[in-house]
Amino acid sequence: MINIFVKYVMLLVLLIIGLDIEILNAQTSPNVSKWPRGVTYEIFVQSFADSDGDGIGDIKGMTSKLDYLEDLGVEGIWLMPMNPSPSYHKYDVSDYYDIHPDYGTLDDFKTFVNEAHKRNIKVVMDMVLNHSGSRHPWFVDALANENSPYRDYYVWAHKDDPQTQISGKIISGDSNNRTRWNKVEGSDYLYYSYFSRNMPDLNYDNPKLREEVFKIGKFWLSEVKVDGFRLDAARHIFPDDRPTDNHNWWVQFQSEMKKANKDVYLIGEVWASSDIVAPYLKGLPALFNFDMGSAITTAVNEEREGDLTTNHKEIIDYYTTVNPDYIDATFLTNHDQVRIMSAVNNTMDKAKMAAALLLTLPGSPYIYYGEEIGMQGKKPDPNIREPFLWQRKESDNYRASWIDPKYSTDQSVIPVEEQLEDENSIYNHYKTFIKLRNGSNALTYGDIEPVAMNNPALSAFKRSTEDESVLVIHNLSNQEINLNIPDFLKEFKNELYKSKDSNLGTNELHLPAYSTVVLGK
Ligand SMILES: [Ca+2]
Repeated sequence: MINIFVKYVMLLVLLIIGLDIEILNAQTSPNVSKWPRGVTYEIFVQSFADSDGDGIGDIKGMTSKLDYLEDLGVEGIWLMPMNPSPSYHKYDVSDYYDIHPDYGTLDDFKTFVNEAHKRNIKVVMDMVLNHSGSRHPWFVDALANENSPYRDYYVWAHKDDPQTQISGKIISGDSNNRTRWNKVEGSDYLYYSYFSRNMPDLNYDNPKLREEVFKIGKFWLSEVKVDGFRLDAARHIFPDDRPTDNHNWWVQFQSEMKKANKDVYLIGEVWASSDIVAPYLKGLPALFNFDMGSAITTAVNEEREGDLTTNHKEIIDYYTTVNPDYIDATFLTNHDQVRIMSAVNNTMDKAKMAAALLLTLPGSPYIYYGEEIGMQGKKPDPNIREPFLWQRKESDNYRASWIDPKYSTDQSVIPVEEQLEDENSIYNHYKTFIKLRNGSNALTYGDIEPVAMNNPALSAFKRSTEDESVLVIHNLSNQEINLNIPDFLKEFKNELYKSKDSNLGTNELHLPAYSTVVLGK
């Protein structure tokens, strides 16, 4: 009897303590961001966390690191391709319905999605639909047999067809492939590939192929419960001279996917200038803002604002006319680009400034794995996709080793375990800015109003919603700046964030080199 009573009291006490902790958390970090307007983290599975010591990152490894991502403030994960494929990067899929055995099983992935959802983290899968891999059974059959039922899943032309000569010469920003038409031994027909001969383009003029693609998408949404897709090479579904067909295809794809999940999230890779990107917003509500990534890098490197914020405002205003609900997916760099730390010549202050800009400007920021610990990397591609550093190598149980890293080694990057303890680390810099953003309606959802400061090294802007307005000032330069606060900014007097040693006086703002202040009213 006493025992039951004691247990009852203990339970009550635990409940009360639990409640208090909840309230305390709510007071210290009220999260107003709601994905997809939160921060998304891009993972190259092969390099992130290896659970079984075979040198290759895997799904179980990622699952055990979900707490790390939740703690960082991440609300969504974009996973680079995980389907079976002969290449290390897996952008040439040979089975759209399974997981590469190096990464685990379909059940492992279902567990991962479930565990992510428990932590309020959404999961977005890379979908490579422009082309299959050349080892996909469809293509293997189509190649071997001109009468194959899958022949028309791909694009063929007779060797005398003039187009096989002409379009082979065009190259663009996202492909340096010069041979678009590929010869087949013993055949008079060539097949089309935008990227490489191992990636034959799928034929979207074929309604049967389109049905196959809908089936694939619905499988992952319904069976595996992923929240959406990052759509690779979204502007190449139809040939480049048929942009309207491309735009319409994504409208149709979206409406089909909504049948499986009405809230499906679709983000497209349209690697082009904003005028080419904009029409895709009709079918793809989220698009990567490639322009902003390079604009931030340029501003940081040149230590001047230039037209960074006015340009961003122009892009937002323009896209909003096409789709008022569009998601502006901002990022510094992704898996196809020189890592931001290398792009700023390994200058820690500049990498931190790039992050501070990304996380205070409008948009839904994407962070490329390892950016938050200052990983370095330059082309070729495998070297911008090197293993994440959890601990010093000798004690790192999760470090992948499929590649010998050239840029991100124990000598050049401090593993995350040590950065957690250092309040000045780039990891804690990211975490602080993500938390600041997630807790602020103005920073998460607000519009942007550039503020002219008469100093080219200052990037200043207001971010405002109806209820909240904040003023952000970054000193991009290596010189300290003492700023006389103009009268119209004096209403911003609450310090929401300030870099070390910056100081807000009554009439003056002291900004050390590479510093940021965020002020509220
Ligand atoms: Ca492994």
